[in-house]
Amino acid sequence: MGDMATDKPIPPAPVLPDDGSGAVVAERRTQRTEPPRMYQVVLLNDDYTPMEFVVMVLQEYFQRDIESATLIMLKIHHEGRGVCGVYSKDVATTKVELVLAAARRGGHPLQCILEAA
Ligand code: TYC
Repeated sequence: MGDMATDKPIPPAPVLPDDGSGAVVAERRTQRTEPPRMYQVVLLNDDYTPMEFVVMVLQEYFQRDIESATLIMLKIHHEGRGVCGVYSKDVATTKVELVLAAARRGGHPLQCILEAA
C-alpha cells in the first residue's frame, strides 16, 4: 500500500455504451442536443393585396394585436418585406401554407415565404 498523499488520483472510467452490435465504443464527451433551428415567416409587399387583409392575416395567424399588425403591415408596405414571427420549421411551414391559402381564397396575390432565422 502506497502513501495516500502521493498516490496519483484514479482517472474516471470511460463511458462504454452498448448499441447491441457487440462493438464497444468509448465516448469522449456527453452528447448534447442542439436547439432546433428556427425559421422566420416573411410577408412580401405587392400593389394589390388590401392593407386590411394583411392586418387581418397578422392578427389571425400571427397573434398580433391591431396596433402591432398595422405597424408590421406598414413596414412591409414601405420596405418591401417584414418578419411576422419566428417558429420551428413545422410551425413556420404550416403558417406559410395557411396564409397562402387564405390569400388565394380572397383572390389576393400576397406572397409569404419562410427563411432560416
Ligand atoms: N402595398 C399594398 C397596398 O398598398 C398593401 C400591402 C402591405 C400588401 C403588405 C402586401 O405584404 C403586404 N394595398
